[in-house]
Amino acid sequence: SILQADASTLAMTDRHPCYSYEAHHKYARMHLPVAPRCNISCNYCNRKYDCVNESRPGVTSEVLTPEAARDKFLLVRDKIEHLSVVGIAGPGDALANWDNVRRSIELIKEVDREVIFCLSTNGLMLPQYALEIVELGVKHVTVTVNCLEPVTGAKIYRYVNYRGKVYRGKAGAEILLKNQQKGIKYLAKHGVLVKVNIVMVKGINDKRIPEVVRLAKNLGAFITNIMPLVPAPGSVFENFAPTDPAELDRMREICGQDMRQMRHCKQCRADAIGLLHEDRSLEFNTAGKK
Ligand code: CLF
Ligand code: SF4
Repeated sequence: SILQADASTLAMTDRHPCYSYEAHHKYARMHLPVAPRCNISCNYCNRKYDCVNESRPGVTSEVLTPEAARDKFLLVRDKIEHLSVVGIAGPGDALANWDNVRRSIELIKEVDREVIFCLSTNGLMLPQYALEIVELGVKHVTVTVNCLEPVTGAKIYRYVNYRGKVYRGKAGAEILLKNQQKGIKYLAKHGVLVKVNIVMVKGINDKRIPEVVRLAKNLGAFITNIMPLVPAPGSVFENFAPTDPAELDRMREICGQDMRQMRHCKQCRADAIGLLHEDRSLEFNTAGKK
């Protein structure tokens, strides 16, 4: 296998509710909404809400400073049993807010040595930050890869804002797709367990999802998560049909012959807390407290 993760990293998946089906019955994760900005524009996204690459559309999470994120972590750790993972999944892109994200992780590492860190990103900035991710000791990174060809990418991404310049159409998609692939390869090679999320959009990328899965495998990814499109109001794809659950199942079945599949994703909020199937974020929101 091309999987480079060491035994202790692989053992962590036993406590990671997204990387292990069995773990999700027992272990809880919390998301820290410390990443408000995004550097690309996906056609299935409405940026008034959380990042759709890892969330249900139409949900808004309040943004925290790194210090507030650490304090919230301490509060939640006291109240939630078997909290094993701290994830950063928006509301924008983790790597478009890297200073906040890195600081949050550093502050939590000072008060907890056991917790598993997890990041979710569109992958645009991976070539720049993958080394720091590895050095920080982050072993779980999710990259959303919807396609391999810039011509398909141009139908999914409205623009890509890369190092201060905006690229549209195929030019933007080409940069994004290249950086995703380069980043996944680097992370996998350096012992990180990469999960690849794929949003299934009928008539856009669905036919070629098996190729995306195969490439993810060849780049050294650990698992793929084929997600349904939930059309977000106000997004370019708002009038698209939601992905048919039977077609999604069939796709996971086909791709499961090549690659480990996640089938229990709940498309959670950027401030989700608890077991995957019982979100307790509102208990810990300042808005929820009143
Ligand atoms: Fe969060 Fe994502 Fe890490 Fe899990 S969620 S950053 S890998 S700790 Fe999990 Fe939620 Fe699905 Fe994500 S169920 S949306 S796959
Ligand atoms: Fe929206 Fe996430 Fe895409 Fe950014 S990466 S545009 S937040 S879905």
